Amino acid sequence: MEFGYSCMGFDIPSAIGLSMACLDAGEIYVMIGDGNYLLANSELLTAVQECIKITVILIENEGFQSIHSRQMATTGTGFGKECCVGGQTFAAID
Ligand SMILES: Cc1ncc(C[n+]2csc(CCOP(=O)(O)OP(=O)(O)O)c2C)c(N)n1
Repeated sequence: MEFGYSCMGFDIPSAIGLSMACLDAGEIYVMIGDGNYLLANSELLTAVQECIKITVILIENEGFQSIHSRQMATTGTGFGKECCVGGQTFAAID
């Protein structure tokens, strides 16, 4: 699915919408980053409640890395973009 004009949190709800609007859509896959996933993972409950099957392919790279790399390129330092506590990155998020 396309990325909804770059709006994070769009992907899982839109997959649910696709399934409801297009009954012959077949298998539906959502491929998202871990940061994007954190914005709308609660919609997985909606999918379960509505008996909608979607497959989420999660790209785990420990944070908002596309933003982090831009910060590093422009300022040479990063802030608030990596999932870590005390310098330690998280283990698997789910
Ligand atoms: C609602 C919303 N907030 C903020 C942004 C800005 N933004 C673009 S990419 C990005 C980081 C995405 O992180 P992730 O999904 O983990 O992918 P990665 O950059 O690590 O590949 C952010 C915060 C956005 N596109 N949409």
